[in-house]
Amino acid sequence: MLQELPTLTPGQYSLVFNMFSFTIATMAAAFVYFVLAQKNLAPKYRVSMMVSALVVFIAAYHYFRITGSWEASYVLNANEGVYEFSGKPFNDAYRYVDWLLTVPLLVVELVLVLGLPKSESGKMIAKLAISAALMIVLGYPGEVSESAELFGARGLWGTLSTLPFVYILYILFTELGSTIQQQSGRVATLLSNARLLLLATWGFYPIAYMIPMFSAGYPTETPGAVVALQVGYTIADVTAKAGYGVLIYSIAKAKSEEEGYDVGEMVQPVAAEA
Ligand SMILES: *C/C=C(C)/C=C/C=C(C)/C=C/C1=C(C)CCCC1(C)C
Repeated sequence: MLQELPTLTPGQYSLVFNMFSFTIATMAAAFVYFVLAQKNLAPKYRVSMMVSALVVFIAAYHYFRITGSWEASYVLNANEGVYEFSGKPFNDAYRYVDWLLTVPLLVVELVLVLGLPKSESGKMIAKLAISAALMIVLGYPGEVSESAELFGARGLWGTLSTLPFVYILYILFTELGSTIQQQSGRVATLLSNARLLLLATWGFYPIAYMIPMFSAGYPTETPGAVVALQVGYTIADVTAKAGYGVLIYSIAKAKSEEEGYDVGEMVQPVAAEA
């Protein structure tokens, strides 16, 4: 979205800037963690961690671009002590490009960690990844539309985007549900936690998306709504990508252990022999 922005107080400007900056650091740290941690897993589950690493890498890059665009969109008016729109539109399309790549990968992570036979996992990945991409593509015209009203373009595209979203949840709680029940107790619990985290974090995006619908004059007259939307999407991204990746890792680790792999610490202490 190439967006004009409202005048912000230094506190509002910095809150968004610092959230972006925190997210770059978190995604980069998660990348290093996922790359190192996959060595602890049975080979079968490593690819799932590599996908997690890819997701946070892509996100770190896009947050770097988003932060740059945010900085360029504002100039400090020192006389009045406020941040004013510089005339250079804020490019929020980075977000949607990021989601288009990462959201299908997030469902791939979950399906891969189940360790299903190839024919089954292939079908499930295709269904979920295509719906996930469709959900993002349909949401975009609403996000960039001039009319932020509930019964305008934002509402219409938002509703269309919700259809594949509901379909994804349906698959997760029906087909995937029966697969989860076939797993051992510990793994089944971890898997249903991952599914709940996915539901909770993904469910946050359509809620954040609706903020402008209830903010007359969005975006130029609604500093609060602009800040809330950016902060909301950012918190959701950190949990849905880095936090979720950690859960996927714990599932992969539990499954590796069950399959007889000795999942040790990354660095074994040197035994102090007498
Ligand atoms: C890492 C990024 C993630 C997990 C992004 C997820 C995004 C969604 C679940 C977005 C969903 C939307 C709707 C269901 C309707 C309104 C438009 C969207 C795209 C915000």
